[in-house]
Amino acid sequence: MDSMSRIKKIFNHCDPSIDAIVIKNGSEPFIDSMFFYVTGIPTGLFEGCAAIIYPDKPMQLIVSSLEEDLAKQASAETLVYETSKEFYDLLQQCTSTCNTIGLSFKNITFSDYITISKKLSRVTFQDISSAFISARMRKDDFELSRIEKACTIADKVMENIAQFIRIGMTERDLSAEIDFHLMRYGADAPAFETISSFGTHTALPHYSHGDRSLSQGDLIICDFGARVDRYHSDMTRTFVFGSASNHQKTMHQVVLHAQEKGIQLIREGVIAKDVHQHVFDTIEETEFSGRFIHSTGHSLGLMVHDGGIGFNSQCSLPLEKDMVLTVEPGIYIPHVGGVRIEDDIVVTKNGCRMLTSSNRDLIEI
Ligand SMILES: [Mn+2]
Repeated sequence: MDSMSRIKKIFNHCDPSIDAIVIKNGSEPFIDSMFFYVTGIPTGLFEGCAAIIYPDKPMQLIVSSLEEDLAKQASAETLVYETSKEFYDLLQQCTSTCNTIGLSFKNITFSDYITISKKLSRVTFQDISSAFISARMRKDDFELSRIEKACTIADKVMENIAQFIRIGMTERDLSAEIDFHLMRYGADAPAFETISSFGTHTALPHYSHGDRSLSQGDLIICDFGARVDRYHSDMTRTFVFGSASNHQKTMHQVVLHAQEKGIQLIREGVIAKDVHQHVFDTIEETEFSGRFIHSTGHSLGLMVHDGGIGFNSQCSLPLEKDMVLTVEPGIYIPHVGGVRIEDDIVVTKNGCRMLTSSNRDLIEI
């Protein structure tokens, strides 16, 4: 993990007047993932801690004594605080020669912003949120290796899923089995709250799980990922418990076809929204017109929705080599059911490389 080149990337996207950037964590869940982007520290919570990065000198960390040992993994000068007063004294010392400081307005909590601007009263603050997002869009080799591992683990769970699906089990049971196997195969944690939906619940794209039990003929959607060293995977397959009806088979064929059309289009230079439009139109031309109700995909990395670029109707950015995104069309028919197929890809010069590869056919369990 090369902190220096990541920090350089961030400053390349910033105004040259910026003397330092302060990355300040709040309490969970208000932790800025950029803290981990610049430090590379794979474990630990780091609530209330800060990283200060400079264009021309090594980074400094201000951490609580709780995190002191973990912080030593970073190539940084580590300063330890015990009280809030000590934290701000250290922050004032570190930034005493700075006139302009960058803060991520998108990530810092409002109360931290107010306190920092009072404590560093002669400093001008600039919002560098977009520099953070831009720097992270293309993944470096370290990041790709973690995402690949997270994808391999999710694939392995997906390939074995039929073995632990039984009639009468609840959605919650299935999510528990998935989460257990993710960790058994090497994940630090599930990437997000695992989705296991049965029957008519499959028509709700962001439903997670409940107490519904599995019946013959139910569609089953499993949408989950692994987290490895803070990097994520995110994949979805749709199964049928028993033999599939013709309607279920047609829905699945349309989604698979739309996904393949999208994947074929992906390469460096293609505009992100054009991929979405192509996938959307493919579904629109069928009897399922109007039933694809979300975007085609999102970027993936330190966050499950990593920001910056996505396959949606708004994003006019061109794809670049080493961007990692999901491709996940779906069809949702209220009170009937839904189908979604989701894979993770990395953009290459002439196309894309699939990071997830489990069988995409409609599997009858
Ligand atoms: Mn997703």
